[in-house]
Amino acid sequence: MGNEESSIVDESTRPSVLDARNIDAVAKYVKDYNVRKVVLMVGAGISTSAGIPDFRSPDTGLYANLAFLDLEEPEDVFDIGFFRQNPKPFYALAHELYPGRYRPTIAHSFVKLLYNKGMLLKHFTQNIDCLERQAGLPGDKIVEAHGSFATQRCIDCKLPFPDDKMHDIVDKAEVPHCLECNGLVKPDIVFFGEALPAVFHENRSLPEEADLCIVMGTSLTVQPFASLPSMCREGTPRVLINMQRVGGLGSRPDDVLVLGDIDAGVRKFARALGWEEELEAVWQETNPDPKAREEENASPQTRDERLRAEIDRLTEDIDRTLGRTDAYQQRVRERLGDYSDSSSSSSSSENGLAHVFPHLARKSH
Ligand code: CNA
Repeated sequence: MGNEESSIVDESTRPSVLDARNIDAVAKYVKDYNVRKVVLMVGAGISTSAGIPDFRSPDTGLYANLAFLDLEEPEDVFDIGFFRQNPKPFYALAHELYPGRYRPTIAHSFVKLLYNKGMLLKHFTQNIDCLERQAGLPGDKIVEAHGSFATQRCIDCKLPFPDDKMHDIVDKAEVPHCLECNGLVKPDIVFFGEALPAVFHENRSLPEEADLCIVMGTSLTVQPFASLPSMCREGTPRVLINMQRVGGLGSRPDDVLVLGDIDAGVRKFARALGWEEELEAVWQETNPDPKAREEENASPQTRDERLRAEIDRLTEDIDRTLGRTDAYQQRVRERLGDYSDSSSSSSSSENGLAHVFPHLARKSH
């Protein structure tokens, strides 16, 4: 497995800052250069192992499961015009996706660990699931480029709506109305035709200051988010942890690719940094079941038990990677077809929600 990171990169390109183009060299760089300004750029892939459904899978995806709502087009659910007419389908979906139903993944906890160590400059996410907040990252360290379920307001008078009331109403799959003007309330996620939040534009050039960039779980097809890695200075190492190469990552001499399952890639990076146990401990804090947490925390007593646990963990990593490869290759092939139709216009306003849910991109008629 040693050279997998560099397998699709031009081998003749020697790194300028790193000793080599692999994750061990990145770990050494982190220590030697006392790295303190890490930026992350992430997408839906860091949440799939939490069980957040893919929107397009034929049977299990949210897209397929919205059929029961009897929409003419399932993507209407994220259309602000449609929402004004009929907010119920969106709230049926919100009921499924609402924060609190899913546990953060080891990737979210890796970012939390960077924060704990005072090394996190900013976490840029395209996800709306709030799992980074749930993992313990403070809001001011996160740029939710496509908004999130964290806050909500009236679509008419813009008055914020209280979190606790929102939670109760979404839990009952009902529709919240403004306490002031009775207008419809919507979470601050970016719908078709809506602008990206100001916080994205305010922080867009921040990657220039980074001393390390980590990109995880995104196809980097959605602009303007996709341009963030290019904001990093030449000579700033960029690590991609993803099922496949995306967004031209690998083209710079100090780019390192860790291709495969994200959870396995993150654990590998943590091992190289000597942070493996700390990472697992931070992740255990996100386990909502105290009993399970206790069991996870109970460290094996004997050398044999420790060895067995290590073998189990490695086997699990391998199973996870092999199990996902076929499914993801299939999905990627499907998506390539979709993106070839829509990617060129993904940032245009008439393509509406394409910048939020490219897989739901409205087909032109
Ligand atoms: P995407 O276009 O679906 O790309 C995801 C990438 O992650 C792909 O390259 C996958 O191969 C890769 N990937 C997925 N799971 C794994 C895994 N376990 N191991 C390794 N690689 C994996 O998603 P993007 O985020 O790039 O697209 C942008 C959209 C998707 C954003 O606007 C999101 O709002 C939207 N989205 C968000 C969520 C969420 O909030 N959790 C879920 C689904 C879609």
